[in-house]
Amino acid sequence: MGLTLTEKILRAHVVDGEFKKGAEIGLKIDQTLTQDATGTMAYIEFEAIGIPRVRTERSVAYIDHNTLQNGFENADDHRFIGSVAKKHGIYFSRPGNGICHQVHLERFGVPGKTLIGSDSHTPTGGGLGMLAMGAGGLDVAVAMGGGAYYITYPKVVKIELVGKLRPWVSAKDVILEVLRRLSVKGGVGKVMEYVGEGVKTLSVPERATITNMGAELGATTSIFPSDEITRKFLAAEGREEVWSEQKADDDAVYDEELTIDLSTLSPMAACPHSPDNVKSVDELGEMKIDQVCIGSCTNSSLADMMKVAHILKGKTVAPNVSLAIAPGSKQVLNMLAENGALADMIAAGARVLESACGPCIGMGQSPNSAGISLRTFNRNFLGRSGTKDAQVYLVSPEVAALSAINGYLSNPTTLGEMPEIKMPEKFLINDNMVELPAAEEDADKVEILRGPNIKPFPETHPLENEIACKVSLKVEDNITTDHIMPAGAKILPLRSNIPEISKHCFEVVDEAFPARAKALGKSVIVGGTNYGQGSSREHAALAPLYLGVKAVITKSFARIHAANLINAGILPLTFADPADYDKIAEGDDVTLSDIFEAVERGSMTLSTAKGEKIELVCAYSPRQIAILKAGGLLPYTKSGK
Ligand code: MIC
Ligand code: SF4
Repeated sequence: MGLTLTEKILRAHVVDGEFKKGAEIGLKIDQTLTQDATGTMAYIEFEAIGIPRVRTERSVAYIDHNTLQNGFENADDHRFIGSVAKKHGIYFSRPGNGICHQVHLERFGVPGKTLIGSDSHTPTGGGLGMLAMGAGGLDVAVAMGGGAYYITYPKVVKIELVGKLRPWVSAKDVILEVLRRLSVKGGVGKVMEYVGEGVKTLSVPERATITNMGAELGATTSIFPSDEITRKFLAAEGREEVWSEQKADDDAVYDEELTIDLSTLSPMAACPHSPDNVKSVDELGEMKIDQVCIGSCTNSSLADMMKVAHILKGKTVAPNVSLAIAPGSKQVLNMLAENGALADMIAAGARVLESACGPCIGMGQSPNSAGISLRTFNRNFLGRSGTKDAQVYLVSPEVAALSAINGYLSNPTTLGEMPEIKMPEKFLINDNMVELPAAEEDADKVEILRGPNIKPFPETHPLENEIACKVSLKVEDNITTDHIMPAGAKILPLRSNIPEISKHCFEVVDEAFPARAKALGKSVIVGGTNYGQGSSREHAALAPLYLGVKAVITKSFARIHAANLINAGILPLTFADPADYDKIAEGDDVTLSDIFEAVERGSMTLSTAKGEKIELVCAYSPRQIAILKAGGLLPYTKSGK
């Protein structure tokens, strides 16, 4: 029986566990990446583990998220990360060098390797044929130290691409179509593997757009084969020697299959406030808009930017519309500057931003009140833009650029013939903004530079046999980590300071939550399906840990967040019967007893003060039980397990 590409890479990297769908397996990790918003904590954790030098083939620390420096905090974090990187053997991509996923694709990704990153869009590397996954900071810290990364052995979904995209229809429309069909929960426990004739019509950055936003399906990751197109891309990056062919066997057996005929797709938009709320641009009509933002790790390659510049050339951004553009990397920005496309953008009135996440994570460019914003990004969760009542639509760069000129949502296929945008044989290669680590023998001389806002990891608590407390919060389905631990320009600078950032926990849902949870001292949270989808930020587990949350009881969890809860020593529990969700209210007194026995059995009983008995599922692996008993992954790892 033939193997899928996913299984081939898994088999080449497995160091613990057995090949059984649904079972936990430990993987050897070849590469890691961090970004600054999750990186400070990841490196505090790495320091606490106490391994002097990373044991991966390549670890890179990027500065791209918190680049709005409206106080000393972010700049201090950058300096801290730079010094840790130098000391411990990590490459350091300085602010200005670009968004982690775009730069990693260009300069570091290697087909067939495993990569984990403390950012949920790490699957961007799947565009190169890597098995690239988002993870919590602690998991990345452990992998940097040479430890295995554990996932549930995934199902593999075959997404067969046939045909070719019509002019002005974009890779973004492919992933929007997948999201429309499968929803934000459709990929949980699965790897999406792209195959078929249509694959050959897509460039590496286009493939990366699709694997990047596969994160929004809740998928473990997404992957394309590595073929001749991949080889040419790597050759243009001056890295042909790292290329290898990676593909599934012809007779590979998949768990599920889906076919997409590229030639039938049309421009689409994900409507507020979820990436799977997808409609066609035609269906939405000529909606008036206030803002357009182009960039992010989903859509900021050279080809994307060239198409945008082509549409903007000789035109002016419509009155009352603000157009912001952030090219994804210094390489892209520099090439746009050299070939004149940047001048076309500037002349049209675009507000050109540095190569960083910027508006995607609410770091500036918040829309006006109730503003309609078109963004080429991957998430449009409520409040993420920084304006709570903004209406954010996720679209392709082509739709974004044309709409910015027209002042209303526009379908670019009306533009007719698409000019051929030729990619250069060689990209502009200049790694002068990547600092190399100190030689091992000089590492002792490197001083770690810590700012006053950088606080230690919160206190951890070993699992207790009984938890009797109140329900401090009850929330609905599809709660994102942006609800649990919001980002944006005001809160992101607190990522290195758990006591401070905890004051904002769940504030989008209920401003009184942090004070209430703190006053209770001990509590549990109740949620609906797909709880914790979105970002990999472990702060969405560390803030609840600091506020005394002992367990989170839901109808289902998103993968990375469930792992982050266990890593923080908090019990993720699911209702055996989802209808029991209705039997618990906020403020109820509840008791979980005989926990030690229950975790071994895989089921736990929750009793309410009203006398109800509710069955909960806790299907943990022996490793996860040991982590919970130790009080989280950090004490577990430090104890030498
Ligand atoms: C995001 O897109 O939500 C982020 C910001 O990149 C996060 C990481 C973070 O919260 O720092 C992610 O996707 O994991
Ligand atoms: Fe940055 Fe946005 Fe990509 Fe997250 S999704 S890594 S914030 S560009």
